[in-house]
Amino acid sequence: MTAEEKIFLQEQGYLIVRNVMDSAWLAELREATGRLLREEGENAGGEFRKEIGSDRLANLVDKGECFQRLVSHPLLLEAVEVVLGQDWKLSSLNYRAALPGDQSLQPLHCDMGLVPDELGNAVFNSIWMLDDFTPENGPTRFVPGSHKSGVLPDLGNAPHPDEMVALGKAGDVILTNSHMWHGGTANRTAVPRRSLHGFYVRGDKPQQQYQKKLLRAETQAGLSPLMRRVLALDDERNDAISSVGSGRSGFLK
Ligand SMILES: O=C(O)CCC(=O)C(=O)O
Repeated sequence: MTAEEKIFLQEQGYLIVRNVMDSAWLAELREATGRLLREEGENAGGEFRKEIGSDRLANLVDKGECFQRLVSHPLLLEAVEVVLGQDWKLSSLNYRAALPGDQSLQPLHCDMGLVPDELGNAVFNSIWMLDDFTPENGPTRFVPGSHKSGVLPDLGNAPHPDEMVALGKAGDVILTNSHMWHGGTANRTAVPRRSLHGFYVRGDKPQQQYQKKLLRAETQAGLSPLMRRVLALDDERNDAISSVGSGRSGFLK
């Protein structure tokens, strides 16, 4: 990241980076998420939560190397440190597709329902576009700078006068200080708008999905030292915090 990009992320609360995924990686991620949706059927997303109007998958680090590559991507980890500092860990990697036909918006929210505290920022999210994000297909809406307001949004589904939508091409990534007010919008096209959410939290917060418990032994055995660090697998403080119950995310509390 350039110094200007880091400042933009710090001040505005978001940064859209173009062409992070090449066509081969995109194809792998689309194939893997499509296959998992078919295989998991009604259970899809069950390690976290289901959401009316969306397809969801959860616990994706356990479900393919193409997902592990995502959560340890150097650009992503650099951006995580810009927002959270050195004390961070993956909270979850989920898939979310805004489905056609459901016209409801997600309320504007801060992830985990948190504002920054005396230790600073606690939540960082990244939205990986598996499809183009267009004005019609349910792009993410957000209010630039709202991570500095110190309050949670209270608008229900109503629009905020300063809100914007994140538009881009498949392969682009939205990096966010997810104290910034944001939410999904309705998909008014005929096809799903697919994305992956790589969500990170400060070290003193629980993981939304306790990775040590959810990842199969064979997955854990094959992980690099970097991946073990990303997932906080050797972090006793995380065991104490995350083993007692999962962390919350977004408006799905
Ligand atoms: O998929 C999106 O556009 C945003 C979703 C989101 O903010 C959430 O699920 O908490």
